Amino acid sequence: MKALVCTMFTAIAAAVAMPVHAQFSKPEDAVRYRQSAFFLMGQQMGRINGQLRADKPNLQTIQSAAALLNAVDQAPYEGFGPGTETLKSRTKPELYRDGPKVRELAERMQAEVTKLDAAAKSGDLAAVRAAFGAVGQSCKACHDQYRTD
Ligand code: ASC
Repeated sequence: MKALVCTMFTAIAAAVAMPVHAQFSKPEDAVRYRQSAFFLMGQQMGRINGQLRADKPNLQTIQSAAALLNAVDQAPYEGFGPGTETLKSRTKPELYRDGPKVRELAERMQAEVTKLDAAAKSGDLAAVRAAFGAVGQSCKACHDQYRTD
């Protein structure tokens, strides 16, 4: 009995201590998850772009979009896990063979997004413009190599 309780406790502790890394019940969910994350990110880029093109950019909108982008920019990569490589999507097969290169591109994007968030928080629109351009370039760098048109 004591051993059973101990085992149960260990199992519960392990479950609670599990990292926040997404666990998917099926590979299709993982694909949907990453596509949803990228969609969410693309929408924030669109919101910021809209403000930067406006006569009077709304700084609060830019700040909210940049913060959200910064909060979710790790999420999509968890959706490229085992079993997803054979599912239909715009992802080129090379992505699954180029782990370190893909990680580097992801990290570059995340670093540029961190700078964009900081620029937005500073309220300096010229800095936001520059950082926004750099984020766009980092998105494009990966799309050019690993996404079909
Ligand atoms: C965006 C967006 C992307 C990138 C890319 C840059 O705003 O949604 O996917 O920038 O278009 O070329």
